Amino acid sequence: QQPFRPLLGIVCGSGLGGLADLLKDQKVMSYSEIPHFPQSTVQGHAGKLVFGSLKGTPCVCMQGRFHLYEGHHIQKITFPMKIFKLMGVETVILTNAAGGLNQEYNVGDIMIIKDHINLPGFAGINPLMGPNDERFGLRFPAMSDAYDRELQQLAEKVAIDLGYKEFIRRGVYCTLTGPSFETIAECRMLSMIGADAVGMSTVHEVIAARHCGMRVFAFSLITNQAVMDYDTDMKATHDEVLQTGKDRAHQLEALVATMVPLIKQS
Ligand code: 6GU
Repeated sequence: QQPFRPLLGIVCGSGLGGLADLLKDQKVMSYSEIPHFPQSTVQGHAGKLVFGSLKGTPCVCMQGRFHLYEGHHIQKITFPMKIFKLMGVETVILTNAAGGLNQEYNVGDIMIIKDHINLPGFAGINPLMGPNDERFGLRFPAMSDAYDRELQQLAEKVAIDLGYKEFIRRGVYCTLTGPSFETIAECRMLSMIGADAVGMSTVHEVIAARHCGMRVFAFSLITNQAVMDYDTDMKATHDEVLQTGKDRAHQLEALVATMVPLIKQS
């Protein structure tokens, strides 16, 4: 039997694991079967690698990802990106659920990530800390081109073709460790420093994926509004995050499924 060589890696955000169901001729491997792989501990994250073909492109999909708040070491969180690289993955698509900071955003918007703010990085948490493994990449990798511009354009075009113009956005994603959601003052600060959406994932995987030379595309589903003023009883809940994921799952899946065959592989 020929070994299966995925060219595309997909990471599913909270409540967005349905993407994996798009893959044909699936082979499923539980994280517990893979040496050194961390285990998922969050509701809404399954904990398995799904292999299969998406419109003819061989893919591997992480159904369930790892977060700092689960207590995983930062290098464990990005370990799957090295596995992707070693399997032959050239392009990684990541999704996440995020709170909307930009006042023009609505719940249910899909935000193409054009840049990120690695706030934990300001406080000494970066997945590339420690000895650099030259087999994967440079000691000091650039991050100014982290999010592939061609793929951003492709996603926007596909979104418009699918009739998603009303809810497709392009913005800056900021990660925090969680698990507590932000205070009002924190949301105001994040908005002031240029973040359009806030979440608890993605950035570290992107840094690791770029370090080893994979192309990256990512989007956030705005699952709730970050609370920005004191005259409201609104607050973030994980249930709302999962519910919005369910409501928009179909459009997210259509966006990815339409993009994938149009991504040029080297
Ligand atoms: Cl409001 N904040 C964070 N940190 N993560 C989220 C979120 C908010 N909504 C979904 N994920």
